[in-house]
Amino acid sequence: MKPPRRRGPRLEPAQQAELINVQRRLLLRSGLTLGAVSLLTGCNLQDGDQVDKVLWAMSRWNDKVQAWLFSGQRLAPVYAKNQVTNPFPFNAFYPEYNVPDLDLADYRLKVSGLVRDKQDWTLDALRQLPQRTDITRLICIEGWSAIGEWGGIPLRTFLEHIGADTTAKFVGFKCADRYYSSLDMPTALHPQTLLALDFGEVALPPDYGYPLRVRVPTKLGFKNPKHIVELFVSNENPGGYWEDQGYNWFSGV
Ligand SMILES: Nc1nc2c(c(=O)[nH]1)N[C@H]1C(S)=C(S)[C@@H](COP(=O)(O)O)O[C@H]1N2
Ligand SMILES: [Mo]
Repeated sequence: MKPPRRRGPRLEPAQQAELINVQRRLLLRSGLTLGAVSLLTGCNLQDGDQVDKVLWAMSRWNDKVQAWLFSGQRLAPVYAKNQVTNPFPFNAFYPEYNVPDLDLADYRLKVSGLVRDKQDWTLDALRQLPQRTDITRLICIEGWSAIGEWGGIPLRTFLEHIGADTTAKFVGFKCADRYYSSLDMPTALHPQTLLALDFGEVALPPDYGYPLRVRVPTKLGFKNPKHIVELFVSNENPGGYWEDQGYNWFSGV
């Protein structure tokens, strides 16, 4: 490992693009710049193999550091209505025309695992619970972010309502489109973590995860599952669609 150089070798355009991409990933994952990581690791991060090694190491390190950072009730920044991004970006592991088609009259949220009350929830019943609205920024690991207004039930309120064992370690989510994800319990209990029913004062549109999604502004976009059909509480890490493909599980922002 070489010490960081102020003037590295001339990079090919493809390498240059890769480097910009790596900087972005680093900043999102760890809040550290490439320069800072070079200093910390003593690695010259301009060689492809080395970069991936360091990113994987950082990712493991991050799970610990971020668990500490977000173990408390630190609040994510909130924004004003006139800062909301319009149009708001759509993202999923498939194109927009494949957004699941759901019959809202038949919709039920299933509840399972370490909870006292396991009955299903209709949308009307969910709307009877106390609601909260926050204007926050959603940050996607692919390198974009956008500000939106989400309203819904604080997940903490819902968990208390169903008699969840909040000393358990994880809350998992299954979606109508094969997607799945999970949160550590402290994040699930964070005051800004919502089971969102509304987006910009109207019921969630299909693209943005109708009829129910998780909105967690202290996590990256992929920890915000849309089209939720089942919620469960568990002591085993349920993983997630992207998490299981190597993205940092904790993924705080
Ligand atoms: N069910 C489901 N939820 C999902 C995804 C998905 O593919 N399916 N993609 C995730 C990713 S990677 C991001 S960035 C956000 C995007 O949310 P948006 O479409 O409201 O911008 O949804 C997350 N939740
Ligand atoms: Mo994302």
